[in-house]
Amino acid sequence: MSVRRYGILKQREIAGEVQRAAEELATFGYTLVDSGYPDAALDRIEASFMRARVASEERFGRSRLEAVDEHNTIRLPMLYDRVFLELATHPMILALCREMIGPVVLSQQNGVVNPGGGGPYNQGAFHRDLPYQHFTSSRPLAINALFCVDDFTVDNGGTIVLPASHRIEEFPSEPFIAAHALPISAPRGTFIVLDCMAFHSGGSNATERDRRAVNHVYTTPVIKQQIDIPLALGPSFTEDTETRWLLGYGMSVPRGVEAYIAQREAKQ
Ligand SMILES: O=C(O)CCC(=O)C(=O)O
Repeated sequence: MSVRRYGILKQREIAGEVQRAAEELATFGYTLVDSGYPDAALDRIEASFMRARVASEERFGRSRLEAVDEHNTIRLPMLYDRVFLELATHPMILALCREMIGPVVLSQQNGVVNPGGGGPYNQGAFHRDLPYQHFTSSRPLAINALFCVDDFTVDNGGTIVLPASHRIEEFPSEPFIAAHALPISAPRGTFIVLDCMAFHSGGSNATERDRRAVNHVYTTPVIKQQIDIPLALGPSFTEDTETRWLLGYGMSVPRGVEAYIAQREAKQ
């Protein structure tokens, strides 16, 4: 059943969920994708998130993390639990990134805690995920798939987006922000997928409970990773060729001209 229309000669055709999400992402700079994980899997992810937070704090020390505003972030949680590798390789998210960008590399994965009680946290300010950049591109260079560990609501500071702001170079005016900032509500298990050039911010969490998420920034391979993920995970983290490529194994910059030529020879 199609909508009534007149004077229209052309219409975009889409087939399936990936193209549905791609059309929204291209137009508005964000879309929502249901992970399809059942409740038991979501409970397992939540438990893993709590353990990874403890492990990260034990490893780096709470006061050290607090001193650099890192205490609400778990850097590279797949270091602590393979369930986060599963999240990073969610088939629908990878298909969407590849539809929009082409081949992609995981640049960063972070557990994000928006603390209960309305306190500030490092994602609670408007930003682009490619910070300091002021240009537009015909396709995304990077996509953030923010997985909701908890329900996202207005009360607990669900992510606020500025729709279509990936299409303008500068940060929108204050009146535009006041009129168009859009808080996203989504049930746990949803991926909030953002063009990394769309401005967004975590909201203020007025509830007593932390609101948790895991972000994944996938980029075209010409952008360097936030952390050298292969080095952080070690050489034998996974043998799967596609996953190794996604995580950036084999992407390191040759350490000189000799190494560059040897790399070319190895490809012959
Ligand atoms: O916590 C949020 O809602 C926002 C997360 C965020 O800004 C990000 O992952 O870049």
